[in-house]
Amino acid sequence: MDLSRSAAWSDLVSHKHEIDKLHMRALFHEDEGRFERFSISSGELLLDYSKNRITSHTLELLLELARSAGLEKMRGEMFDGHPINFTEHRSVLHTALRRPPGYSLEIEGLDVSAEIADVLRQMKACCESVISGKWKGYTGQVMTDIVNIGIGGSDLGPCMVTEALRPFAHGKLQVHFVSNIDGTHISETLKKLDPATTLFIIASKTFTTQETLTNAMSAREWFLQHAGDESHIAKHFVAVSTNRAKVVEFGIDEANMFRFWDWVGGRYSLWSSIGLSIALYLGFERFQELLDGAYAMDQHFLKAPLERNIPVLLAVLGIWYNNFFDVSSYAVIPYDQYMHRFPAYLQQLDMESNGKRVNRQGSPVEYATGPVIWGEPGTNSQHAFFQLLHQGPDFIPADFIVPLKSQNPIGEHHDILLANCFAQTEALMKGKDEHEVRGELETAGCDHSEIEALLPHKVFPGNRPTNTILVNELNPFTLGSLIAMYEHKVFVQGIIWEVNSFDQWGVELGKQLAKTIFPEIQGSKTVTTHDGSTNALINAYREYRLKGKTSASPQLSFFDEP
Ligand code: G6Q
Repeated sequence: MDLSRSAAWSDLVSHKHEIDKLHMRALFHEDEGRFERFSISSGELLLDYSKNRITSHTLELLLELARSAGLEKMRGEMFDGHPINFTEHRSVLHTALRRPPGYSLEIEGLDVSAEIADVLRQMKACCESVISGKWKGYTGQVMTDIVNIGIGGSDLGPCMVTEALRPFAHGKLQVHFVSNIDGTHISETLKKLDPATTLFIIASKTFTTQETLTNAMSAREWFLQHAGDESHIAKHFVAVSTNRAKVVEFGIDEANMFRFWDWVGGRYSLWSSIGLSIALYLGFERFQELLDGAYAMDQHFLKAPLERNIPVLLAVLGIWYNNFFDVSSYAVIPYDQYMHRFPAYLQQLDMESNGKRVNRQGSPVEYATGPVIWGEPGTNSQHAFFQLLHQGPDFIPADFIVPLKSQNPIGEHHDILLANCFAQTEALMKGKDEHEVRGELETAGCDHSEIEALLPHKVFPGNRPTNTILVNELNPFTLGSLIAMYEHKVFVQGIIWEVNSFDQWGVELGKQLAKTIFPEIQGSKTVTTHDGSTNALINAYREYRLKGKTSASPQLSFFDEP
């Protein structure tokens, strides 16, 4: 039976009609204890979810939906290594990567705990050697720059974390990320670097990803143009992968390979050796703190009752709006400039995991399986898209993420930053009604006709939900907890929606499609095998390339003046 026909779902549909009439302003007015009731702290993190369109009964119904989906059982199965990624016949064990060593879990004949400890030791040794300067390049100089070449899950997580934790870097190494196949990305990165002091990390789970391998090849050529001898590659290229054969085929020494396993999904892999760039940039101890923070959240997720469980509450609140209010967008607004890549990271985590149209039985679902995730740091976003949040026709729920401590406490900057953040969630919740706007316009001396004309434009409906997530300080531990919090939120939603959150056939398709067109672009024949639009686009580029071989500045014919 489709989830949307279950009793728990129907109860929520009916309840939504009651809630529709309630304004959060009134709910706060009637209940002084609303914040205490609808907030939780765990470790150094506080979730305030009181500014949501909910009552205690809403939560009861939402948690009933979660329970009836078998959440508690499925949660145990993930942590215990059951092959819950059933379309790829894989376990889902990113949580094992941050578990203290010594537990017993065997997957495909491998002792998971021992395997992980082994790779962590290898990462630690590499960090010590590179950071201390023991690791020397082909000219005998120490490394000054790390370039992580990877894409998707092999890029977004490490890139986001290194940006977010910049104040915790030891400062002996700069880190760079190259992901895009657009030659601009690698060219602009290499321009700044000295091959004699640069260490490349080729990060690819499969080691078959076209973008990563092409960028890696270009890096290799650039390096050899300077270093000359191929034997120098061992000092400047390491690989992170599950595919030993392909790493060796590429020419990277097996001793320079950091392995991980099929049971770590790409977008869940920053905790594995894919996090090598993080460990090198921050130092291994800081990387361990990141793992510890995630482990603390894992324990909270495993042990806290559903009513007091942060990822579970975030998940069901998301479902409340996505499925019962038909809201298809969700904003994430960090009030921390260092977190500027966090929304991009969350986009992959959330949308790649649950952007699925069939349930676990393979039947099309009759409900949404997640919103579009987007966002930018505050206060910049206030001067850009907040207009839509405040006065657009539909509401868009948002998470506001706020570190209490500033890493750069200059003057009054941080107080102003936080004042803005709190004012925004208050305004989104309260809005401004006709009576208030009228009063303001009268005070400003507007006459009757002007007031009537301006009134509708200046009214704010309010009743727009937000969660505020406070952390004492954004540091490796709290960032680890935050990321794990969102991972588990996405997991819970996937369980309720009955989708497989851990495959990504849409991404696989992208990896295949370009492979057909690539040889056609380079071929000598006019392309006619696609639809009219695709043929024309390919041929326009072919024509441009061909002209480029004969003229210094090729022009497309359809841009030429007649
Ligand atoms: C993540 C996805 C995808 C993947 C990249 C890179 O969950 O599978 O984003 O991480 O396509 O893949 P490789 O690491 O295999 O190069």
